[in-house]
Amino acid sequence: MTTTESQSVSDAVTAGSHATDIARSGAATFRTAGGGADEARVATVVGAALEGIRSAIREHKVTYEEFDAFKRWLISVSDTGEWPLFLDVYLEFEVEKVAAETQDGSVGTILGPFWLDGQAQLDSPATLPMRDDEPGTPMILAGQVTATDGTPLAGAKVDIWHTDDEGWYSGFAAKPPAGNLRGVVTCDDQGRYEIHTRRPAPYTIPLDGPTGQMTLAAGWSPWRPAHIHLLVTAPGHRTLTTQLFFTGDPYLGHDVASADKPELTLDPQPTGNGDEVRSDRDFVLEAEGDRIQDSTPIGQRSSTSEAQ
Ligand code: MBD
Ligand code: FE
Repeated sequence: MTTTESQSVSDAVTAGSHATDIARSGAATFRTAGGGADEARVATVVGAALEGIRSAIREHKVTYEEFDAFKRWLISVSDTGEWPLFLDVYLEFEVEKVAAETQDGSVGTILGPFWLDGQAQLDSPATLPMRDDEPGTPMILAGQVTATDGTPLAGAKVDIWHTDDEGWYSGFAAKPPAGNLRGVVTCDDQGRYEIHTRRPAPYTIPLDGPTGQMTLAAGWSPWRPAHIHLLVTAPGHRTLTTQLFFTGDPYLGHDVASADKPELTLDPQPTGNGDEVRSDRDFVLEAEGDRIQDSTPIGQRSSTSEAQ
């Protein structure tokens, strides 16, 4: 099944099956070289994870009815392809926090399940692919990519994706056309970029799938604040995975994916051109290899030259 012929299936399955295909292919190889399988590490981490679940069973006197419901729920996460969604919403932020302890450069946050490879390659200033009548407030995002010592990174790339004004991602919902509001923008020779797009809307995870159903069953909010996803890359530098949010968003601080951070909030201002708004945001990338052997958390190092 492709995502474009899926009007008849649920939102959960439309988003989930494609995200599962991508996760299975390991397309997000910019991030890691893959996990190790050292026996002691498996025993420690898997053992601790299992013990967390066993202790919940003991402490809260989980019944056979609940255990069977849990089995059915897990099977449904597989059937709907929601493993990437569930894992990225409820666990990725903790993995990102661990990674961030030893990272320098701009503040990052989680990747999430909706990045796509092979999108439109554009030169700055760029307008993202969009429909003729693309709804929403016109927005410019602009800035400069530098190294931690302030050197502009000529030819850096800003890979950007976000929802439309109704909260739908192209490639994962039936409505927006393929490639809508996605692109990879090459910066100029001063590392500067300028991207013309539409302001995204807050997003709820699919409510008809097991992740959304579990969220609602617990009485938790299924919403993410409106956000723009970015991967900022430059040769010889660690790829920055981040998101940008908006001042005043009612879901800030209540993100179902726990991925919003105060450092990542934009406050777009009117440009005077109709209802268009603009935000400026610079990105700092750390050189690759710089820190790989140093597992000391950034805040605990003796060096005084850390970037923001
Ligand atoms: C999203 O749009 C998202 O960014 C994450 C992390 C999880 C679910 C939906
Ligand atoms: Fe998202």
